[in-house]
Amino acid sequence: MERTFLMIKPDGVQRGLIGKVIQRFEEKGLQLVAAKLVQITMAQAAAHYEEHRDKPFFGELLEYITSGPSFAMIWAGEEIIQVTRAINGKTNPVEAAPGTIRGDYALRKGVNVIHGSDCLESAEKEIANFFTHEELACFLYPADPKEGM
Ligand code: DAT
Ligand code: MG
Repeated sequence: MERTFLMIKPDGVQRGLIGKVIQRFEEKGLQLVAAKLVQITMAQAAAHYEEHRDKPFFGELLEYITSGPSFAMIWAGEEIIQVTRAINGKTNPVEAAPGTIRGDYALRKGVNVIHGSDCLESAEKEIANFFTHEELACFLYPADPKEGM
């Protein structure tokens, strides 16, 4: 099954949004594979945002993402990247549609509550940056409504 790396950023954790964010993915029918609170190190942050190292906001981004605990998660499901990025909403919270996590809970550019991998390949890299193999749960959710019919 396809999986992705999702992370509630320090602003979301600090504002007490972990439960609300998890609820959205659960209700969608996605499967939680792993989750933990993490204090991201500078090295982890730099690796995570490697693709943005030449951007003017890179320094700020690292400072923000290491400013307090984040909540790192692995979720699995069909078309997981597209589905989770749609739930997260656009990068800029001002443009993010109401009903999305960023549309409902964020306002400032760069401080946008949640991270979601942009493709399966980066998901695997990001998972390896934050989780060991032993931390991944292996079980089946009765989450697919079709299976109950
Ligand atoms: P996304 O998180 O939607 O994948 P991204 O990979 O383009 O977006 O950027 C990573 C993060 O960097 C993003 O969540 C917030 C921050 N960011 C992006 N563009 C920014 C900008 N123009 N100014 C400040 N922060 C920005
Ligand atoms: Mg990105």
